[in-house]
Amino acid sequence: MSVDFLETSVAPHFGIEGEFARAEPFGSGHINSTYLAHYRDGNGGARYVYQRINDAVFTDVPAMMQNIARVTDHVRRKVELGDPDDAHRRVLTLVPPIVRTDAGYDALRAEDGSWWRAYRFIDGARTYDTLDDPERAYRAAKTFGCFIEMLADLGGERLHETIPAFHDTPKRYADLVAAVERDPLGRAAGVRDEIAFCERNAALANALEDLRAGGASRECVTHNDTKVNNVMMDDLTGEGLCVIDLDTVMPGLALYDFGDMVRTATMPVAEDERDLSLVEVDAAMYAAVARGFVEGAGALLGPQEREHLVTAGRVITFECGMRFLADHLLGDTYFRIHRPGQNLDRARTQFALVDSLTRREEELHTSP
Ligand code: ADP
Ligand code: GN1
Ligand code: MG
Repeated sequence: MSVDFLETSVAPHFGIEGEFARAEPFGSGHINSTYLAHYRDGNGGARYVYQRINDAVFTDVPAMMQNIARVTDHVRRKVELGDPDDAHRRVLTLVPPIVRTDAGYDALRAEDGSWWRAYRFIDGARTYDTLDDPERAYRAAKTFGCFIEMLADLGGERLHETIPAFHDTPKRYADLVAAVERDPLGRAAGVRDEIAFCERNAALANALEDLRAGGASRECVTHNDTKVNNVMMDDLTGEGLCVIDLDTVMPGLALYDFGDMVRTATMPVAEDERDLSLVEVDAAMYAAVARGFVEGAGALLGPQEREHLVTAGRVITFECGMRFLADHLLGDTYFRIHRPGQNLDRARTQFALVDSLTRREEELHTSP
């Protein structure tokens, strides 16, 4: 359905050279809908990535697109200095619609009101949903660290907050409490253990905001969604190539990005795995993520922040688990699910990882 709409009502507005051949759903994101489109161009074909933007989540699409344009322009200037021939694979390139509706709008508002954008396809690279190789984890983490380091001198006005209070973990806790109280579908009775886990760990929710309030952690431009499948790795060399999924690039703490890398790169199984006995953090993977991110981010991570790296992993994993649990209680309206109970399973893996990180905190802290 959406693929047909893409072909008839979206793609023609982007004026991409060649003839649209077909498109298929692509990637495993929970929010937007991503499609890979193939074009015939008389020269072996060309591919583009189209995305329907979830405007229930990103309520100000033009502001988000302005952020992305500023961020990609800035990063492009830097990667062009280092590797001019490969720069188009090291930063996302938006393909604007033929008619731009206003300054900074690189997205299309289709006839049914839906928002769409297009990117050049980055070839010879892929994303991984889970990692088990420390070298790859090091490279992925370093790529995210370098990304925020490159944005440290962005300049100009503060970026728009595309989702306000996105990593405000105390607010995420309060939102969960409210969801439990509302319990519109009567699901709370089935998740008493998970709710009790959150109550026991409530104090953890404040850890990063306390660091910020105490001046130990300061604001910079961060990605805020540093799951491992948001960095493309080169097929030939295995190096981290390009940070993608830039919808949440906005002011934040470097520790948010480190924490979300820990959440996904040290998780040995799929986010919705049901066998929780498999959820145990691997110290070598953790050390690789820490080394990579710290090397990449450089001075952006202050000395006091470096003392709280494991804490960041625990907080952001806890936060994500609370978000999945709240969404389960509220009827799965935020994170896309492919089967009933999937958000609950996702919440459970997050809480199991928090447990593992907490049990092994001392060992991990000394490991990099
Ligand atoms: P989502 O919000 O759905 O996570 P992403 O922007 O992360 O959207 O894209 C989903 C997947 O599509 C990525 O994990 C990646 O594999 C692939 N992808 C996205 N953009 C590109 C691109 N420009 N070139 C090649 N693959 C891409
Ligand atoms: C969502 O869009 P995607 O799948 O990359 C979510 C992240 C969560 C993640 C959990 C805008 O990311 O915050 O950490 O799912 N993105 C948004 O897998 O809420
Ligand atoms: Mg993604």
